[in-house]
Amino acid sequence: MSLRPITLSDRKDGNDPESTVITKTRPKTQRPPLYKVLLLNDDYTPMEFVVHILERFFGLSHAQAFEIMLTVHKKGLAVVGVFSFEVAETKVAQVMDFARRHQHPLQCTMEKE
Ligand code: TYC
Repeated sequence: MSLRPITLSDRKDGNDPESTVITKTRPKTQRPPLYKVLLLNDDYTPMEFVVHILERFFGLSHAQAFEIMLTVHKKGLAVVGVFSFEVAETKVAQVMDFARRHQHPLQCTMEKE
């Protein structure tokens, strides 16, 4: 009696019954949309208050914050950061709440990139 293992050459059709063709499907992954947070100019909010907001809520250095504040002051608005929807929404709410509590008319909005 033969105890030789069955091999590929034993099959008349030549197909290895243990082999599998693996087809990798790569479904298109969608990146979540990003949102720009914009700061708007007004005539009343003190410059130093705006600089403070940019440092406090956007983690900017004093120099970066001052530069962006000046851009808003001169051009009317500037993008202060780009975030996921939830983070942008939170930043806008923090800025608006802080400005309101200090009775400044500062406006902050978000827009899909
Ligand atoms: N224009 C303001 C002033 O002259 C300063 C200012 C800067 C206000 C940026 C708002 O988002 C702003 N005091």
